[in-house]
Amino acid sequence: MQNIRTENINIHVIGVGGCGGNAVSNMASLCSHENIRFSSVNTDIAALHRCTNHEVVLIGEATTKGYGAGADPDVASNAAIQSKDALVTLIKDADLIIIIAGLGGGTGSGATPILIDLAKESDIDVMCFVTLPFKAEGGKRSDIARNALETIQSKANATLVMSNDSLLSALDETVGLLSAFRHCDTQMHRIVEAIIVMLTNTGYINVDINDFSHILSLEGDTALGVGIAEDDSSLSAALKHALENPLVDKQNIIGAQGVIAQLTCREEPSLAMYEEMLATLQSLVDGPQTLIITGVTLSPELPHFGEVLVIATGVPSKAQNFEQEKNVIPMKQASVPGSSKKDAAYLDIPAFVRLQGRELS
Ligand SMILES: Nc1nc2c(ncn2[C@@H]2O[C@H](COP(=O)(O)OP(=O)(O)OP(=O)(O)O)[C@@H](O)[C@H]2O)c(=O)[nH]1
Ligand SMILES: [Mg+2]
Repeated sequence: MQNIRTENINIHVIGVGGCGGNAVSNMASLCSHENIRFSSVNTDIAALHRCTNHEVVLIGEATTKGYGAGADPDVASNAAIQSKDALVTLIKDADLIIIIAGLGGGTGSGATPILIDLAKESDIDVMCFVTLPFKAEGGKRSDIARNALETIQSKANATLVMSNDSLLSALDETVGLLSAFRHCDTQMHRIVEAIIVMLTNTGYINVDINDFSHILSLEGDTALGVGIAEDDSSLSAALKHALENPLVDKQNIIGAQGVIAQLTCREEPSLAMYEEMLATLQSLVDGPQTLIITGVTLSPELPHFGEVLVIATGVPSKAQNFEQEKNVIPMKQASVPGSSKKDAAYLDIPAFVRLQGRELS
């Protein structure tokens, strides 16, 4: 069976500030999906001039004159408010916005919360991928980053935090700074790419924007990642690896309220290995009433056997205090490929009915 494109889902990846612009430039050079749009927003016109492969929006020109926010998030926040109309126009056709920003400076930290507010006012889901600064960058930047992170986490549907310090432990100490940043960008790109493939390709078992939107609406922490399987027998290991990225601070999914596990394979996986992977997922979640949504897509051009994308939301902050109640875990396995993108109707259907999805054949 050939994967066929679903109807037009518009995913908009927006880099905010210098780090965001760099990451989006890298992603745009690696990614060529027709449903995805890339842009960068900055107070710094020189940084935007370096973004040559995607569209750019300069914010706050009247006050900052295009010279940046001087590491002051308030200046950047005001710049975003001043340029509200341009930002609203930028995001208006998106179904999902993925914001990428480095926290600790002015623009990424100050403009991102305003951009999220504007997206929410237009009823658009927002995922944020943010980096925390190196300790060596100093306490002031770290404080700015922590404050911004708290605000962003309270506003965005899901936030993935990558720590630049973890780059040091994950990579050889002799690696150059730019190579380290590119490594971080590559991790973000891999996850963003997996989300795009999941939402834009119709699979044997399909995760669509309604499923995704529902998972993103659950309150609590987020854990997400991608694991690679070299063969059929390593799907479970790939699922675990998805949550073991050394660049990411916390990846515990015990008690998550919702989980998407999207399997993309070069060829058909065996039913036994697929079931083993789902059993592993259930043991990792180990929670009551968790909605688990699984998707399976074939992608013959994949360079390895398979990839497992895991997105868990509604993760309790203190997983160790979580009271384990062994209730039934409702599992929604399928939605009908090609179902209407804004059709949220299935969410009103009781979980046990939603369970009656298509079998992998
Ligand atoms: N992973 C990664 N981190 C980066 C990159 N560039 C900067 N950073 C990190 O992101 C933080 C914020 O830096 P920028 O994005 O340049 O800052 P900004 O948001 O443009 O802020 P202002 O220039 O003060 O307006 C830095 O403290 C670094 O820790 C990058 O290309 N990749
Ligand atoms: Mg900057």
